[in-house]
Amino acid sequence: MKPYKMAIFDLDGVIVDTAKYHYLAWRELAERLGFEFTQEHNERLKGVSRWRSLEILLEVGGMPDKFTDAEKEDMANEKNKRYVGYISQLREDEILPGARELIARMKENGIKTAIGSASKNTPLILERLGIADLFDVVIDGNSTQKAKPDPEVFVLGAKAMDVPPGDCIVFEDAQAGIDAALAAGMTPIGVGDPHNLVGAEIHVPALKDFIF
Ligand code: B16
Ligand code: MG
Repeated sequence: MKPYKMAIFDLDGVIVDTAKYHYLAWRELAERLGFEFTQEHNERLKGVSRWRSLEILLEVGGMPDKFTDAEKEDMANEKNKRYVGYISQLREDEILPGARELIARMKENGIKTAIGSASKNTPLILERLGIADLFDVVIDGNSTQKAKPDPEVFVLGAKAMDVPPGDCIVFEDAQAGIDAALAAGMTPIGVGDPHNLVGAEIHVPALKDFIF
């Protein structure tokens, strides 16, 4: 791999496993609507925006067109309230193995570090994990208009640090994120199951396995 100047990290699934909390909150909504939402269904929501996640959930429940946008807005808010309830209890030791060490080492070696996440709850998660100061810039669902696989989130991060996209690597656990990194002209590193990470330059099971 060629030398890089900036490393952009996806949050959910790369630095912390919040998917289990997203799952609990979506499952509770599905239960209220009267259908079962399984772990397998939940795989389809990884890296996907909150709104698109709700649309997928309603498809699973066989009710894709049942609700107005206003009703869907209420449901997305209801799910988020439950999710925030869970992540408000996140502990520092829930950071995934090797994440804190890798990011700190990169920073010490002059590599710019960033978060590139779809989540609007990024500030709360970083605060709970006590790692906000490890990043030079944070781009998340609050500062973007377009969801991954659109490259916007990563392009904004590189621009903020004035680093050319070709000098950036991106750590991602979702296919939408790998596609976004490629569309941005960056080098994607797949974190997790290689089958769901087509197009990544290399694959690692977790950040602790990335040699730097
Ligand atoms: P929120 P990432 C994504 O985060 C999650 O993977 C995805 O499951 C979630 O729907 C999305 O954030 C939006 O999250 O509802 O908290 O705004 O993987 O891009 O860090
Ligand atoms: Mg992710």
